[in-house]
Amino acid sequence: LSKKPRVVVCRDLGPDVMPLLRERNDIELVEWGKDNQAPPRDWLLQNVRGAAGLLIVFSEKIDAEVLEAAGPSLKVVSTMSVGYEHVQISDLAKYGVKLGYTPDVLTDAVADICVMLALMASRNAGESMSLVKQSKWPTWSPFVMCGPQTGTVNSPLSTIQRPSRTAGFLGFGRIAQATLSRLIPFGITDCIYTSNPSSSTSSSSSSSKSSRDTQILSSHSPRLRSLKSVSLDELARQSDILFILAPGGPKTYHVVNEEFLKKMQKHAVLVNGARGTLVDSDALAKALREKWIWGAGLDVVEGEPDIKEDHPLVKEPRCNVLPHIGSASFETRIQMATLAVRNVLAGVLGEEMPAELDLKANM
Ligand code: 8YV
Repeated sequence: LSKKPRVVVCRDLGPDVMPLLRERNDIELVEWGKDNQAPPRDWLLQNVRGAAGLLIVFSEKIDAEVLEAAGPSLKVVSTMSVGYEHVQISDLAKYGVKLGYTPDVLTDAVADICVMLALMASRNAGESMSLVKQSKWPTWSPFVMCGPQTGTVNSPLSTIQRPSRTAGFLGFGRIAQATLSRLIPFGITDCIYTSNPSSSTSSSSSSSKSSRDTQILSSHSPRLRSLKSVSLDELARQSDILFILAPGGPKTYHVVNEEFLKKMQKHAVLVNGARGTLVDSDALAKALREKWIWGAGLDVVEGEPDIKEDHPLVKEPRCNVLPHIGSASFETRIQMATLAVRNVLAGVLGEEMPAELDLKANM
């Protein structure tokens, strides 16, 4: 008598997606079941024992301890996220466990939030809304609550000094490219990026990258005038709006630090739609306090979700902080959950997974 493969699911994925698991009679399902909190580590370590599949989100850390607790039955870890720095890739490879993730389905939702954060940060949305909530609606005057315009200033007046705008991207993958597409109608004319911040002291370009860039440029022609790969130093100095959209993990830890922020322009805004660990929070708070840059829009903060009102970034009026809701549209979350379920089922049943990460290429 062969036992059914056990699948452990660390979140309630909602009424649209849970039936895809609950209605199957070829698996044994173990659910944590509470949708608004993460399972304690102990629960995970106990329940993973003898499991064939594990469905997690980014707050579950998967390392040798979990894989050891699971034993040889574990075939697949499926994360409902595009990021995977919470999973020790080298351990997974060592134990012969596959990793499923959820690329593509969240690209549009996250790009939308990045544009929203850029606008919020430029135009002081957080500070303005908090004034209204405190019954401090400001008296109108020509420059009260003004901020730098996001796109090109369409004006013949010579007093306006900055007719074009450069968007900078730290990381230039799917989400960054989708963000750029959304910015072009706002009048962003130039784009620079650093693909691989961890190895970047000079600009690097490979032939495949430049053909991709030629394609991007021509698809946005004639409004996008230039697109180029630059060093971190140039990225800091030249970006009017800087988007952080690179993977988290040790290789990109605090790449945006005091040295980087000091090089930025005073009117620049910084948006982080990736992981909090890329930014040194104390350095960013200092940069905002001392007005090295104009403002920031953050969907992620190092140490989340334990971020309180006295956090140095939350306290900064020009820092617009969201609680990691980049992919939080109903449609996107249903797609992410569905893909995560398909990955875990395919993994335990020995079928081809719809989105399997190439572990070797990502070690
Ligand atoms: C998710 C994310 O909400 O996909 C990611 O990497 O950061 C978010 O879209 C989160 O990771 C849930 O696991």
